[in-house]
Amino acid sequence: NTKASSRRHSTETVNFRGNRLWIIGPGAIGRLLAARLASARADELASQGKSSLPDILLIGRRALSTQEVSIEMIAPSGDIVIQKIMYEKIDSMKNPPREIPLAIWITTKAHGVEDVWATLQQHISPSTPITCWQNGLSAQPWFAEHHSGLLCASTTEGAWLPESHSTQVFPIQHAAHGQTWLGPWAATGMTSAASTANAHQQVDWLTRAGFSSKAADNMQERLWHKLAVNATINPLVARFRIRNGQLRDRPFSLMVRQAVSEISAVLNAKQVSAPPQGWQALIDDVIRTTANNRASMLQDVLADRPTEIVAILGPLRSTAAQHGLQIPLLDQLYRDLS
Ligand code: KPL
Repeated sequence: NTKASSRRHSTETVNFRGNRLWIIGPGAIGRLLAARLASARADELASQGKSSLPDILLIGRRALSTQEVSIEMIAPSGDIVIQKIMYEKIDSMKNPPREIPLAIWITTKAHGVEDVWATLQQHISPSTPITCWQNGLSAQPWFAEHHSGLLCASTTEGAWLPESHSTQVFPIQHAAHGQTWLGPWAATGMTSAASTANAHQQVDWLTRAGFSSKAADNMQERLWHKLAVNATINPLVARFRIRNGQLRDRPFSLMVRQAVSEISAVLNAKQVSAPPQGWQALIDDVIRTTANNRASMLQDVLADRPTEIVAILGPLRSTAAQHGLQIPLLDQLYRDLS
Protein backbone atom coordinates (compact mmCIF):
# COMPACT_ATOMS: atom_id res chain seq x y z
CA ASN A 1 0.00 0.00 0.00
CA THR A 2 1.76 3.12 -1.26
CA LYS A 3 -0.13 5.47 1.04
CA ALA A 4 0.97 3.56 4.14
CA SER A 5 4.57 3.25 2.96
CA SER A 6 4.84 6.92 2.07
CA ARG A 7 3.51 7.80 5.50
CA ARG A 8 6.04 5.49 7.14
CA HIS A 9 8.77 6.98 4.96
CA SER A 10 7.85 10.50 5.98
CA THR A 11 7.72 9.84 9.72
CA GLU A 12 11.12 8.12 9.58
CA THR A 13 12.93 10.77 7.58
CA VAL A 14 11.34 13.99 8.80
CA ASN A 15 12.58 14.87 12.22
CA PHE A 16 13.03 18.59 11.83
CA ARG A 17 10.15 20.93 12.43
CA GLY A 18 11.31 23.98 10.59
CA ASN A 19 10.76 27.63 11.35
CA ARG A 20 9.55 28.36 7.86
CA LEU A 21 6.19 29.53 6.64
CA TRP A 22 5.61 28.03 3.20
CA ILE A 23 3.65 30.28 0.87
CA ILE A 24 2.44 28.17 -2.04
CA GLY A 25 1.32 30.14 -5.09
CA PRO A 26 3.45 33.15 -6.10
CA GLY A 27 0.55 35.10 -7.65
CA ALA A 28 -0.38 38.62 -6.59
CA ILE A 29 -1.44 37.85 -3.00
CA GLY A 30 1.30 35.23 -2.45
CA ARG A 31 4.04 37.66 -3.51
CA LEU A 32 2.56 40.49 -1.47
CA LEU A 33 2.40 38.38 1.71
CA ALA A 34 5.87 36.93 1.16
CA ALA A 35 7.52 40.30 0.51
CA ARG A 36 5.91 42.12 3.44
CA LEU A 37 6.51 39.33 5.96
CA ALA A 38 10.14 38.84 4.91
CA SER A 39 10.80 42.54 5.04
CA ALA A 40 9.18 42.87 8.51
CA ARG A 41 11.35 39.97 9.74
CA ALA A 42 14.48 41.60 8.29
CA ASP A 43 13.58 44.91 10.01
CA GLU A 44 13.03 43.17 13.37
CA LEU A 45 16.33 41.28 13.03
CA ALA A 46 18.14 44.53 12.23
CA SER A 47 16.60 46.52 15.07
CA GLN A 48 16.23 43.89 17.84
CA GLY A 49 18.78 41.23 16.81
CA LYS A 50 15.99 38.62 16.81
CA SER A 51 12.53 38.05 15.36
CA SER A 52 9.77 35.58 16.07
CA LEU A 53 8.34 36.12 12.59
CA PRO A 54 8.79 32.99 10.44
CA ASP A 55 11.30 32.69 7.64
CA ILE A 56 9.53 32.45 4.26
CA LEU A 57 9.78 29.79 1.56
CA LEU A 58 7.87 30.72 -1.59
CA ILE A 59 6.77 27.74 -3.66
CA GLY A 60 5.61 27.83 -7.27
CA ARG A 61 5.51 25.95 -10.56
CA ARG A 62 8.30 27.81 -12.33
CA ALA A 63 11.67 26.07 -12.65
CA LEU A 64 14.43 28.57 -11.83
CA SER A 65 18.18 28.31 -11.97
CA THR A 66 18.49 29.90 -8.55
CA GLN A 67 16.91 29.28 -5.17
CA GLU A 68 16.68 32.96 -4.38
CA VAL A 69 14.30 35.33 -6.13
CA SER A 70 13.73 39.06 -5.74
CA ILE A 71 10.23 40.31 -5.17
CA GLU A 72 10.06 43.83 -6.54
CA MET A 73 7.09 45.45 -4.87
CA ILE A 74 5.63 48.81 -5.84
CA ALA A 75 3.87 49.99 -2.67
CA PRO A 76 0.60 52.02 -2.81
CA SER A 77 2.76 55.11 -2.01
CA GLY A 78 4.81 54.44 -5.17
CA ASP A 79 7.92 53.39 -3.19
CA ILE A 80 9.72 50.35 -4.53
CA VAL A 81 10.76 47.63 -2.07
CA ILE A 82 13.03 44.81 -3.22
CA GLN A 83 12.99 41.72 -1.04
CA LYS A 84 15.00 38.52 -1.51
CA ILE A 85 13.05 35.31 -0.84
CA MET A 86 13.94 31.61 -0.97
CA TYR A 87 12.02 29.88 -3.75
CA GLU A 88 11.37 26.24 -4.55
CA LYS A 89 9.65 24.56 -7.47
CA ILE A 90 6.70 22.53 -6.29
CA ASP A 91 7.78 19.47 -8.29
CA SER A 92 11.04 19.22 -6.38
CA MET A 93 8.98 18.83 -3.20
CA LYS A 94 8.12 15.34 -4.41
CA ASN A 95 11.61 14.37 -3.21
CA PRO A 96 11.89 13.06 0.36
CA PRO A 97 10.98 15.91 2.70
CA ARG A 98 13.68 17.71 4.64
CA GLU A 99 11.53 19.67 7.05
CA ILE A 100 8.02 20.01 8.31
CA PRO A 101 6.95 23.62 7.82
CA LEU A 102 5.86 25.74 10.75
CA ALA A 103 2.71 26.65 8.78
CA ILE A 104 1.49 26.71 5.19
CA TRP A 105 -0.43 29.41 3.35
CA ILE A 106 -1.98 28.33 0.07
CA THR A 107 -2.39 31.32 -2.24
CA THR A 108 -2.93 29.51 -5.55
CA LYS A 109 -6.12 30.00 -7.52
CA ALA A 110 -9.01 27.88 -6.22
CA HIS A 111 -8.59 25.30 -9.00
CA GLY A 112 -4.91 24.73 -8.05
CA VAL A 113 -5.62 23.48 -4.53
CA GLU A 114 -6.17 19.75 -5.21
CA ASP A 115 -2.77 19.42 -6.96
CA VAL A 116 -1.09 21.25 -4.11
CA TRP A 117 -2.60 18.84 -1.61
CA ALA A 118 -1.29 15.83 -3.54
CA THR A 119 2.27 17.17 -3.21
CA LEU A 120 1.90 18.47 0.31
CA GLN A 121 0.67 15.40 2.10
CA GLN A 122 4.09 13.93 2.81
CA HIS A 123 5.41 17.22 4.21
CA ILE A 124 2.90 17.86 6.94
CA SER A 125 1.82 16.45 10.25
CA PRO A 126 -1.88 16.45 11.22
CA SER A 127 -1.21 19.49 13.40
CA THR A 128 0.52 21.61 10.73
CA PRO A 129 -1.55 24.81 10.42
CA ILE A 130 -2.72 25.29 6.83
CA THR A 131 -4.49 28.45 5.70
CA CYS A 132 -6.48 28.68 2.44
CA TRP A 133 -6.52 32.17 0.88
CA GLN A 134 -8.73 31.36 -2.13
CA ASN A 135 -11.63 33.34 -3.53
CA GLY A 136 -14.96 31.59 -3.84
CA LEU A 137 -16.11 28.65 -1.80
CA SER A 138 -14.94 25.50 -3.54
CA ALA A 139 -11.37 25.04 -2.29
CA GLN A 140 -12.07 25.47 1.44
CA PRO A 141 -14.75 22.79 1.98
CA TRP A 142 -12.72 20.38 -0.17
CA PHE A 143 -9.55 21.03 1.83
CA ALA A 144 -11.33 20.81 5.19
CA GLU A 145 -12.31 17.23 4.31
CA HIS A 146 -8.62 16.39 3.94
CA HIS A 147 -7.01 18.33 6.79
CA SER A 148 -8.65 19.01 10.12
CA GLY A 149 -8.16 22.35 11.83
CA LEU A 150 -8.09 24.17 8.48
CA LEU A 151 -7.79 27.97 8.63
CA CYS A 152 -9.13 30.36 5.99
CA ALA A 153 -8.35 33.93 5.13
CA SER A 154 -10.22 36.54 3.16
CA THR A 155 -8.58 39.77 2.12
CA THR A 156 -9.48 42.96 0.29
CA GLU A 157 -5.81 43.97 -0.28
CA GLY A 158 -5.58 45.16 -3.89
CA ALA A 159 -2.64 43.72 -5.81
CA TRP A 160 -1.85 42.73 -9.38
CA LEU A 161 1.03 41.34 -11.39
CA PRO A 162 2.92 43.69 -13.70
CA GLU A 163 4.72 42.11 -16.63
CA SER A 164 7.97 40.44 -15.65
CA HIS A 165 11.18 40.93 -17.63
CA SER A 166 13.33 38.42 -15.80
CA THR A 167 12.61 34.94 -14.46
CA GLN A 168 14.44 35.72 -11.20
CA VAL A 169 12.48 38.91 -10.48
CA PHE A 170 8.87 38.65 -9.32
CA PRO A 171 7.21 42.07 -9.64
CA ILE A 172 4.08 42.95 -7.71
CA GLN A 173 1.99 46.09 -7.69
CA HIS A 174 0.37 46.65 -4.30
CA ALA A 175 -2.44 48.91 -5.49
CA ALA A 176 -4.43 49.53 -2.31
CA HIS A 177 -4.49 48.61 1.35
CA GLY A 178 -7.43 46.53 2.53
CA GLN A 179 -8.64 44.41 5.42
CA THR A 180 -7.78 40.77 6.10
CA TRP A 181 -9.80 38.31 8.19
CA LEU A 182 -8.35 34.96 9.24
CA GLY A 183 -9.86 32.17 11.33
CA PRO A 184 -10.85 28.51 11.52
CA TRP A 185 -13.00 27.10 8.71
CA ALA A 186 -15.16 25.10 11.13
CA ALA A 187 -17.99 26.94 12.86
CA THR A 188 -17.55 28.02 16.47
CA GLY A 189 -18.08 25.17 18.88
CA MET A 190 -16.43 22.61 16.59
CA THR A 191 -13.25 24.67 16.54
CA SER A 192 -10.33 23.35 18.53
CA ALA A 193 -8.40 25.62 20.85
CA ALA A 194 -5.30 24.90 18.74
CA SER A 195 -6.90 26.27 15.53
CA THR A 196 -7.98 29.42 17.31
CA ALA A 197 -4.48 29.89 18.76
CA ASN A 198 -2.94 29.32 15.30
CA ALA A 199 -5.30 31.91 13.81
CA HIS A 200 -4.29 34.48 16.45
CA GLN A 201 -0.61 33.80 15.85
CA GLN A 202 -1.01 34.30 12.10
CA VAL A 203 -3.00 37.51 12.58
CA ASP A 204 -0.10 38.73 14.73
CA TRP A 205 2.35 37.97 11.87
CA LEU A 206 0.14 39.83 9.40
CA THR A 207 -0.23 42.83 11.68
CA ARG A 208 3.54 43.05 12.24
CA ALA A 209 3.97 42.89 8.44
CA GLY A 210 1.76 45.98 8.09
CA PHE A 211 -1.56 44.39 7.09
CA SER A 212 -4.73 45.54 8.81
CA SER A 213 -5.99 42.15 9.98
CA LYS A 214 -8.31 40.54 12.50
CA ALA A 215 -9.05 37.05 13.77
CA ALA A 216 -12.57 35.86 12.91
CA ASP A 217 -14.74 33.06 14.21
CA ASN A 218 -17.30 33.33 11.39
CA MET A 219 -15.12 32.74 8.34
CA GLN A 220 -17.80 30.89 6.36
CA GLU A 221 -20.12 33.90 6.56
CA ARG A 222 -17.26 36.24 5.62
CA LEU A 223 -16.36 34.04 2.64
CA TRP A 224 -20.00 34.05 1.44
CA HIS A 225 -19.99 37.85 1.66
CA LYS A 226 -16.77 38.08 -0.36
CA LEU A 227 -18.23 35.57 -2.83
CA ALA A 228 -21.35 37.75 -3.25
CA VAL A 229 -19.12 40.71 -4.18
CA ASN A 230 -16.93 38.66 -6.53
CA ALA A 231 -19.94 36.90 -8.10
CA THR A 232 -21.55 40.23 -8.98
CA ILE A 233 -18.49 42.09 -10.26
CA ASN A 234 -16.08 39.53 -11.69
CA PRO A 235 -18.20 37.66 -14.27
CA LEU A 236 -19.73 40.89 -15.65
CA VAL A 237 -16.43 42.77 -16.04
CA ALA A 238 -14.72 39.68 -17.47
CA ARG A 239 -17.56 39.01 -19.94
CA PHE A 240 -17.74 42.64 -21.16
CA ARG A 241 -14.03 43.44 -20.66
CA ILE A 242 -14.61 46.59 -18.67
CA ARG A 243 -13.18 48.18 -15.54
CA ASN A 244 -15.16 47.86 -12.30
CA GLY A 245 -16.32 51.51 -12.38
CA GLN A 246 -18.08 51.03 -15.74
CA LEU A 247 -20.60 48.81 -13.94
CA ARG A 248 -22.23 52.07 -12.75
CA ASP A 249 -23.26 52.89 -16.34
CA ARG A 250 -26.16 51.45 -18.31
CA PRO A 251 -26.75 48.75 -19.41
CA PHE A 252 -24.30 47.21 -16.90
CA SER A 253 -25.89 48.90 -13.87
CA LEU A 254 -29.13 47.03 -14.66
CA MET A 255 -27.23 43.74 -14.87
CA VAL A 256 -25.61 44.48 -11.49
CA ARG A 257 -29.10 44.94 -10.01
CA GLN A 258 -30.28 41.65 -11.45
CA ALA A 259 -27.13 39.80 -10.26
CA VAL A 260 -27.55 41.24 -6.76
CA SER A 261 -31.20 40.18 -6.69
CA GLU A 262 -30.35 36.59 -7.80
CA ILE A 263 -27.45 36.32 -5.33
CA SER A 264 -29.36 37.74 -2.37
CA ALA A 265 -32.24 35.29 -2.96
CA VAL A 266 -29.78 32.36 -2.92
CA LEU A 267 -27.98 33.60 0.20
CA ASN A 268 -31.27 34.23 1.93
CA ALA A 269 -32.32 30.61 1.22
CA LYS A 270 -28.92 29.46 2.55
CA GLN A 271 -29.53 31.58 5.67
CA VAL A 272 -26.40 33.66 5.22
CA SER A 273 -27.10 36.90 7.03
CA ALA A 274 -27.07 40.04 4.89
CA PRO A 275 -24.51 42.78 5.60
CA PRO A 276 -25.90 45.60 7.80
CA GLN A 277 -26.13 48.04 4.85
CA GLY A 278 -27.79 45.43 2.56
CA TRP A 279 -26.31 43.59 -0.47
CA GLN A 280 -26.85 46.32 -3.07
CA ALA A 281 -25.19 49.01 -0.92
CA LEU A 282 -22.24 46.70 -0.10
CA ILE A 283 -21.64 45.95 -3.77
CA ASP A 284 -22.14 49.55 -4.93
CA ASP A 285 -19.55 50.57 -2.37
CA VAL A 286 -16.97 48.04 -3.63
CA ILE A 287 -17.61 49.13 -7.23
CA ARG A 288 -17.03 52.75 -6.19
CA THR A 289 -13.83 52.08 -4.22
CA THR A 290 -12.37 49.78 -6.92
CA ALA A 291 -13.70 51.80 -9.89
CA ASN A 292 -10.35 51.94 -11.63
CA ASN A 293 -9.53 48.22 -11.12
CA ARG A 294 -9.30 45.52 -13.69
CA ALA A 295 -10.81 42.75 -11.55
CA SER A 296 -8.92 39.49 -11.15
CA MET A 297 -11.23 37.56 -13.50
CA LEU A 298 -10.82 40.15 -16.23
CA GLN A 299 -7.02 39.93 -15.81
CA ASP A 300 -7.27 36.14 -16.17
CA VAL A 301 -9.40 36.41 -19.33
CA LEU A 302 -7.04 38.99 -20.87
CA ALA A 303 -3.99 36.83 -20.08
CA ASP A 304 -5.77 33.70 -21.36
CA ARG A 305 -5.49 31.98 -17.96
CA PRO A 306 -8.21 29.76 -16.43
CA THR A 307 -10.64 31.85 -14.40
CA GLU A 308 -12.19 31.21 -10.96
CA ILE A 309 -15.72 31.08 -12.43
CA VAL A 310 -16.38 27.60 -11.00
CA ALA A 311 -15.20 28.52 -7.49
CA ILE A 312 -17.23 31.74 -7.52
CA LEU A 313 -20.48 30.88 -9.32
CA GLY A 314 -20.45 27.10 -8.69
CA PRO A 315 -21.51 27.28 -4.99
CA LEU A 316 -24.32 29.74 -5.86
CA ARG A 317 -25.57 27.54 -8.71
CA SER A 318 -25.64 24.40 -6.58
CA THR A 319 -27.35 26.21 -3.67
CA ALA A 320 -29.92 27.70 -6.09
CA ALA A 321 -30.61 24.20 -7.49
CA GLN A 322 -31.06 22.75 -3.98
CA HIS A 323 -33.67 25.41 -3.20
CA GLY A 324 -35.39 25.40 -6.61
CA LEU A 325 -34.35 29.02 -7.35
CA GLN A 326 -33.86 30.44 -10.86
CA ILE A 327 -30.70 32.49 -11.48
CA PRO A 328 -30.82 33.14 -15.26
CA LEU A 329 -28.22 35.91 -15.47
CA LEU A 330 -25.66 34.05 -13.37
CA ASP A 331 -26.28 30.85 -15.36
CA GLN A 332 -25.76 32.72 -18.62
CA LEU A 333 -22.50 34.32 -17.39
CA TYR A 334 -21.32 30.91 -16.17
CA ARG A 335 -21.91 29.42 -19.63
CA ASP A 336 -20.27 32.38 -21.39
CA LEU A 337 -17.13 32.20 -19.28
CA SER A 338 -16.70 28.41 -18.91
O1 KPL B 1 -11.76 41.21 -5.41
C1 KPL B 1 -11.97 41.66 -6.49
C2 KPL B 1 -11.29 41.00 -7.65
O2 KPL B 1 -10.75 41.69 -8.49
O3 KPL B 1 -11.28 39.77 -7.67
C3 KPL B 1 -12.92 42.80 -6.70
C4 KPL B 1 -13.65 43.07 -5.42
C5 KPL B 1 -13.90 42.47 -7.79
C6 KPL B 1 -12.20 44.09 -7.00
O4 KPL B 1 -11.65 44.16 -8.25
